[in-house]
Amino acid sequence: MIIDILSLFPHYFTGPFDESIIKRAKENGLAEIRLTDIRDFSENRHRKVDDRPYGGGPGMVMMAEPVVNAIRHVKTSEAHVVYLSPQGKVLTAAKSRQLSKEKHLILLCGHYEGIDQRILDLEVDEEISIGDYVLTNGCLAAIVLVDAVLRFVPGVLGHEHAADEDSFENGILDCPHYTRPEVFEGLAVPTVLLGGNHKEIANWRKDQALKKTMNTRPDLLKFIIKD
Ligand code: 4FV
Repeated sequence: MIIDILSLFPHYFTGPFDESIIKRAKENGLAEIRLTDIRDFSENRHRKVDDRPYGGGPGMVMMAEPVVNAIRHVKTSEAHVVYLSPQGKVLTAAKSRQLSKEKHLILLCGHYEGIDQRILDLEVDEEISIGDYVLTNGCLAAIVLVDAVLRFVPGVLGHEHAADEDSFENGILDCPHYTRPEVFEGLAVPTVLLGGNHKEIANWRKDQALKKTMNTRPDLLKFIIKD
């Protein structure tokens, strides 16, 4: 998978993609992440990329020209252009799995108050939010999306089906996990997990996951109950 990330702070990405699983995915040729500075596509001599909003109001807006130029510079026939913004549909595991099937993802990071609407009209296929809160910088959202998507690319995670056992994969939260020691500060591991009866263990885990979901994310259950 090729991922082009367009932003005003390409150095923002130094670090998150140079460690652990994402680093290995790049080394194994499962992912190629390319960083583009939108300012390099500004056609005015001051490399200006933002301007005041028509109609007044606070802050600045990203100009259409440098952004559209940058998108068209990296665009291929297989490209799927995603704009990260609070106005987008909130990212889910299902959407991450869907995006993991794309050959070429172009991620546009928002900055300032937002971008000129004509960029969306002309070049953006999809608008995605990582959550209902406002970040200082859209680069963070791109990092989250890249991480969530690459986990579904075959070969990126240690064992093949790890992502299939994730939270949300069956629409509910994950069950509690335990490892050695068997007793920690007086708290013992549930005996069912020590009994080796895989059926009993699976039932316990399902039951615990449902309880956790009911307590923490009852909103997830409405999808389950409906199906
Ligand atoms: C955001 C989000 C987000 C908005 C103002 C960057 C910021 C600044 N992006 N999901 N939530 N972006 O808050 O994706 O432009």
